[in-house]
Amino acid sequence: MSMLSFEKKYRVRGGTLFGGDLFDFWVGPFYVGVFGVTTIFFTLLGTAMIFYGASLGPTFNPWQINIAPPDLSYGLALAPLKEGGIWQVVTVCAIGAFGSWALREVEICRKLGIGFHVPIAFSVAIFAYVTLVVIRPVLLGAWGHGFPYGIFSHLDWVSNVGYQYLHFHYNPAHMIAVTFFFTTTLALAMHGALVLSSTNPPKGEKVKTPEHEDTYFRDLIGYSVGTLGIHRLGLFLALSAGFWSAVCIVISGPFWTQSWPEWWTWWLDLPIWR
Ligand code: UQ1
Repeated sequence: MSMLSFEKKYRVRGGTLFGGDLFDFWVGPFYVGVFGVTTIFFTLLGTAMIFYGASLGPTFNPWQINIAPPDLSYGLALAPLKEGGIWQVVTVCAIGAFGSWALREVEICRKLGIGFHVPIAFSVAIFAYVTLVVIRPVLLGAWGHGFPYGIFSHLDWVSNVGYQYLHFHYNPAHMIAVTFFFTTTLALAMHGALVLSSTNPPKGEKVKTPEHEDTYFRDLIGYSVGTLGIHRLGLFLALSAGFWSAVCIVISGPFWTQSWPEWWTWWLDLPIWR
């Protein structure tokens, strides 16, 4: 793989968080680092455990493989491997691999002297996952509240947990999360369309500048958020979607046990109606 001429000067020692110079080198285009090694360790072990779990099950059909968490009766204890223990090991490996990857990103940021925006953004995605498989199960008192690792099985889990609260779309935090997801796609569609329209004009026309992009939106809606601003807005929208997703599921059970439609009775109970 080719290396840009200026890349070599950024391939410097240092900036590591742990282990000093240990593994502070590159393999081809990839930085290794202590956290690269731990990422590979957790990924291989976790993947092997998934294959082991699949080998015990009734099918190798990728759609139907299911690695289930322990029965609720195990509470927050360790379960035997074949009784949900595999799920527990896979969960530890997943968190180990995601966390290692985030820390490897931090080390690369420190080497380059850039901000920590990328690892912070990735950490919000990790936070949403950890909320589902650790924070909420711990608050509810059983690992069995985690979601199963399988394509259809996790969809069934989402559907079942949704119906447990009668109609999940009445969850106000879910409403906020969905709105942020939709707004993220709208912003990314507008941004992608705008950048392509100015950098990829009709044949024979010159590539346009960011001033054209600003002017397009000023002509259309009287406002341009700007070329740096659209990326700040996009990051805010995307992180907010992940954050409110975590909030909407962690409040379901630990902080609200009735149906979500019933939550809205606070509105009907306002004293102004009496
Ligand atoms: C925008 O204003 C802008 O600045 C020039 C962009 O940068 C390239 C964009 O991609 C988009 C989509 C907008 C418009 C967005 C708002 C919130 C007015």
